[in-house]
Amino acid sequence: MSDLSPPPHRASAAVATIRGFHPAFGVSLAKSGKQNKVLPIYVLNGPTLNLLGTREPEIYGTATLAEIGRLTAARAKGHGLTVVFRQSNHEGELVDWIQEARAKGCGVILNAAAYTHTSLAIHDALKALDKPIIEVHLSNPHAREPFRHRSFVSKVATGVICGLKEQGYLAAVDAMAVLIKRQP
Ligand code: CA2
Repeated sequence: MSDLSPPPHRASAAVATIRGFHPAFGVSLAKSGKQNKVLPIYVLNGPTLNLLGTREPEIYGTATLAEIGRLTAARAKGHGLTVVFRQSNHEGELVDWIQEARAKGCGVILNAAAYTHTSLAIHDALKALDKPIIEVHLSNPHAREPFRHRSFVSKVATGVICGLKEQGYLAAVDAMAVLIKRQP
């Protein structure tokens, strides 16, 4: 497993503690006067994405996954949120993390990479999540080979962002901030 969160985000136990007004949660928390805990966004990355920045920049961009992790954490911080940013080459580990997000996350941003097109296990784990799910791809799979046109993630995702390279992760964080604000 690779956990690419910068140390300060891990040290904070991946939970932001917020007093008073919070941009992601509107004025109701400001009125409560209570201490409110905002769970982190789980940003999960699938196989081979650990090699980003080394090959095929015309398809996937030039940013490394560690750089995307830092940009994503900074964007979340602007919304008063934190991220748990991880990558795995193993389907079961991704399933475990999606299950972990049921209790410990406010939502999931997922680039399942090749598992997008094959994994019923990830599909079923996401279906059991009951939190916002944003599917992200650096490239636009619909403009590529036919085997990339089917996504088991899209069937259970709240939304899909593709083709914007690393900017897609930042757009996903912005969208997640809006989605979690809408939750009861
Ligand atoms: O565009 C995306 O983000 C993908 O999820 C990337 C997957 C691909 O199987 C999906 O169809 C679309 C592949 C990730 C492979 O990453 C590489 C990183 C560096 C060099 C080569 C591949």
